[in-house]
Amino acid sequence: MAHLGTRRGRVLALPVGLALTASLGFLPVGAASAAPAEDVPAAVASDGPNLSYVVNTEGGRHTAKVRKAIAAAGGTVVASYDAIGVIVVHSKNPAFAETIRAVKGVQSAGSTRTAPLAPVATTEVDEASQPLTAAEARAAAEAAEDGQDPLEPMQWSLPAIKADKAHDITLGSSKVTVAVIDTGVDDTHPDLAPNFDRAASANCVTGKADTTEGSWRPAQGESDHGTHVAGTIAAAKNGVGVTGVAPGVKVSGIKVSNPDGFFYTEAVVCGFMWAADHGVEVTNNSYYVDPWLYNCKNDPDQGALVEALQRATRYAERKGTVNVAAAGNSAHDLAADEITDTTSPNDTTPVDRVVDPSECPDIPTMLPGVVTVSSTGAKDLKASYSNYGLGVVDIAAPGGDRTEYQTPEAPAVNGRILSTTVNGGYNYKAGTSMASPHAAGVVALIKSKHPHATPAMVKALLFAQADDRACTNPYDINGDGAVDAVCEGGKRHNGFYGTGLVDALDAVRW
Ligand SMILES: [Ca+2]
Ligand SMILES: [Ca+2]
Ligand SMILES: [Ca+2]
Repeated sequence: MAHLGTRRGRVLALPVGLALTASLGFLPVGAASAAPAEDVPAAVASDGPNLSYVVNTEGGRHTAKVRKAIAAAGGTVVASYDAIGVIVVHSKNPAFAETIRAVKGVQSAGSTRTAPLAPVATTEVDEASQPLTAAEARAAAEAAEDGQDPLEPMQWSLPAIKADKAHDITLGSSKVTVAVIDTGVDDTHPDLAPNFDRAASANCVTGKADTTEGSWRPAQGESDHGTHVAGTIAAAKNGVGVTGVAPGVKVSGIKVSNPDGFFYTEAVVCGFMWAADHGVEVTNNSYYVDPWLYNCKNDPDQGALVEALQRATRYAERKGTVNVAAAGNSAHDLAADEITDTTSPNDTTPVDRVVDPSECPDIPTMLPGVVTVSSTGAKDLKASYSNYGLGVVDIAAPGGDRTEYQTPEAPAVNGRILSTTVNGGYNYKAGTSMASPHAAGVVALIKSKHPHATPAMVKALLFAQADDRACTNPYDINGDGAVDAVCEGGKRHNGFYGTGLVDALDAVRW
């Protein structure tokens, strides 16, 4: 995911130019992570870069035995998720992965990163967002009808999925919590504070949950991405600012990105496990797991990351959680035989490689069970940047597009999505990052209506209620005469829109 003016940026929002948003400051775990030298057996090399690993035990068992082997191989256990047999380890032994893979009871093990656990001195400004102007805010307030929050007239995406009509029936249940697994959520925002669920919020950046008050918030200078996502799901209908898709449900923040904006496997595993164990009904995942855009199962490191994440998402689903994820902003056909990935690994030096996405999934979105959401713009067409792919995309939702590509109807003026930002403000962003929370909000409405429905039942309702969207062919979104993507499939299920556009009204009526 290239991002404006920098190679970094894995959160899936689209900046003004075209690339993706994100970019933050830096990483605090370095100091806490180094294994004390005296814990490392003399025979084990400990002079390599300090790296983080996931170790997956066979059948999710044998964790006690494997932990001993980890220590003997010069590893320090950071967290052990015994319910799924995934252990998070730090080690400076360059041969750690190779050594531990040979241990009986270990199914796979891999480094979660290619850069060491050490500070990287970069502070980048998030260039992805467009401001809400004072004139726009005034125009919106004047256009607002009774019962609408003052900025709601700028939120073209709400009527696009009939959320405005749904709100006449219900705002959703406060017994449903959607966890935003992301860059953190600023719960002090006046539009988020009323619906924020602190008990379901944490910081998972190190791979081990920290529930210290406020640990889930973005630090000063860090990305507002998660805060924006949270507002789309459940900004309060309170006479202030914007309205979320499900303004009566609860939203929480599980921070998983480090200050450089990297979403590493151990943090994301922690996020899913923590959400599952704290009664979260829905998770929203608007990112891909770093440092690989695609993770090849036949690579010993990347394969272990896929395995660990699959175990975590499956565990969450078993506990009743519906996992919703952004399809990605590379305009890639995820059902293609080959994709050229030029951005991985993104934490050191990317190398061009050709991958088969069926063997090298984008995680978590392509994991079985996870709802994969493509993005549409204000003209109801696939957004220019949105990934697609028949059999991969499950459903479509508004994530916005360049205003010149898909212009909303007045009084809305910006083709992007307006939502909450840090410091109590509002801004526009576009990306599959913004589409996923629209779908997660609809899932929360379904769960409100059907509190005892299993994740499989909720997903079946989501797909059945979605409004069919036929393929858009030829698709020339930038109008230059050249086709930009080819949609495969029929009216009711295709590569651009999956089973269709999410339907908030059916969600509260069925
Ligand atoms: Ca509001
Ligand atoms: Ca429908
Ligand atoms: Ca074109």
